[in-house]
Amino acid sequence: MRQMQSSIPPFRLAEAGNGFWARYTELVRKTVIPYQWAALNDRVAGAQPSHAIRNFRIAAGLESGKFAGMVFQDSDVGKWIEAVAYALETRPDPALECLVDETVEILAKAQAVDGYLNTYFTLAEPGRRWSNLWECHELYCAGHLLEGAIAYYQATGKRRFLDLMCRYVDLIDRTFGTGPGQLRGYDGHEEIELALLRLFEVTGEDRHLQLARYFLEERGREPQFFHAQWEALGRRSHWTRTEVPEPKLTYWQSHLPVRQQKQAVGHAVRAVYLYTAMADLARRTHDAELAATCEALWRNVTRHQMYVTGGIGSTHSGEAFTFDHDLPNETAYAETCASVGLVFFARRMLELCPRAELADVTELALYNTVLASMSLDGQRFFYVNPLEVWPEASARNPDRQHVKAERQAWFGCACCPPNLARLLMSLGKYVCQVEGRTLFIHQYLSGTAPLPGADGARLEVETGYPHDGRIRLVLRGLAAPDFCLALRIPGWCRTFSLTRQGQRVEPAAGPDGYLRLHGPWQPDDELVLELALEAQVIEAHPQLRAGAGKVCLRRGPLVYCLEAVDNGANLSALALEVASALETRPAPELLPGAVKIIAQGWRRREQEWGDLPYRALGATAAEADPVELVAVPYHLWGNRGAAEMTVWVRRHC
Ligand code: FUB
Ligand code: ZN
Repeated sequence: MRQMQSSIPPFRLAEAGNGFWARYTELVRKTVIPYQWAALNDRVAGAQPSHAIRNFRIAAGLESGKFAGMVFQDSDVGKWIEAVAYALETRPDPALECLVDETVEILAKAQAVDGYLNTYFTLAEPGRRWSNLWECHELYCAGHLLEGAIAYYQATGKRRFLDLMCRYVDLIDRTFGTGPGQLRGYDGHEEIELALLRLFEVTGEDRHLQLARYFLEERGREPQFFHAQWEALGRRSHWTRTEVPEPKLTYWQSHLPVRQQKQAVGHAVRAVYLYTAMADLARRTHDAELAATCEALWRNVTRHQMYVTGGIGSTHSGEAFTFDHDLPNETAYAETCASVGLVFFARRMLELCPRAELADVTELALYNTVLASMSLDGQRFFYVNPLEVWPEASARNPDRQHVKAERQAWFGCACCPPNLARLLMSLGKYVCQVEGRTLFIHQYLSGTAPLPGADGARLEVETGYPHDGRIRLVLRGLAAPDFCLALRIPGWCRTFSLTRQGQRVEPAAGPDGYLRLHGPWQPDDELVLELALEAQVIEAHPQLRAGAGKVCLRRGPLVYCLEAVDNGANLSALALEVASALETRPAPELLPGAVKIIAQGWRRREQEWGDLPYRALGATAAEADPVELVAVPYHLWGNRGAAEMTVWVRRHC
């Protein structure tokens, strides 16, 4: 694989108006961030308490009480601060900044003299640090706090949080490694690795990169560290407090040294956080072998183990990948964090070598699974993102209880909502990339980016995407003569057109899926890219059993679904007439700019059946009645009450 030096220029999202992303950004700023702060402080009525801030206050000696909540509760505070940092980066908010500063002071008081900072072990198991890394998330929490500290430093220039986290990193660096007296371990939930690489970016200190490298390379080596810890703990689990079988290493991606892993296995969030760090390390160290491993893992995840919605991790058992092509709809897990992590992985892969296919996956995960995980009012969340929901089955079938028919106010294990918030507030970091004098545009969002090699010159992007496929790009100031603009042509796009200064041009996209435009450039050069946003019927590969005999609908990056609120109960009785024309209609009642798809279809008759469960085929003449099917964007599902939903619908040919 070719490796390049790339950088991410600061793309500034347009936040004014009622544009698609302006609305979401404003929602996160005004509602989600304050709501999540209330949740972290146990102030959301009717929601499961978080205990996260209270744990820190107790560890800081500001309150009395016991640790409560999940062992990794600290991480939610790190993610929340990270989301706030991104919000502050683009718009000052002194009150919010003050809230973070106060929180950092609590964290500072909770930190041990030697730099250690973890409320669970400080309060609940003092003296037992690092004793159960396979289950207890110490380095995972450290990683999230570190990411929060880095983002806050970058946004505000304030070093306090970063400095205290650097002291913690120093302790981790002294504790872990291959040297005499050091612990040859690594965390059960990958995260510290990617965070250390981010730290390296800020400090430039090689030991931060080396520590990340150590954690990655040590994973999966013989003798197996998790087995040793399990033995040392009397084979007892933190979670069950009973004796448990030997840890099944695939769950932790520690069954093999990471360079030998070619198939995504185990807990999906852990996996994609690991792969993100591997890809980042491969780029920073020009490690072609590691880059090739990342490529193999990327292909495995996105070609064989990903839902049409960009969801990954198909089973609730272990929140995990299963095996190629096993993507059941009604029991899907598709955790929000897993798709957030997939977006991280895609970004690091793009930095290794840009290819439209990678950015297509970012787009797919973002506009579908990630966005679907939050209600339109920003106060309810999905952790699991199914492709098919039957509310009664969620309530009454024990195998489907993880599939919620309605978004929840909060969770005992609340990893997803703050993960979503930090991603949405940092979207500008996923839009473009610079390599030499080329500015790659991966995502189409309104906003501005500086041009490489030209002081003060910038690119302005204006678009109604994803509802509208028209993208206007204007170069303000004078671009460098050798400046090249590379525009992604999404894989779903069958036709597009381009004008330059009003004149039609017909360049073809390169094999990497980017359309390259070269100078000479004029000040205020204007390009208009028009991506045809037609409604399409999608079918699944024959190996994808859950899609057999079914189809789904897509328009541009948005995958669609059918809801009972539009189509009546029992969606499995419906079939889509694939030969009929698809019609699109504005659906402002769902979201400004939204479009619904109308398709011709059939609904199977039930009247003649009485209470017979089965009958001989052809027993009655009339089988189905023609109906109009209404499909809405998947990310909007479940905003009109709990009801059936399905992405895949039977195909009527
Ligand atoms: O274990 C920490 C987080 O909680 C994981 O990333 C999620 O999958 C959930 O288990
Ligand atoms: Zn999660």
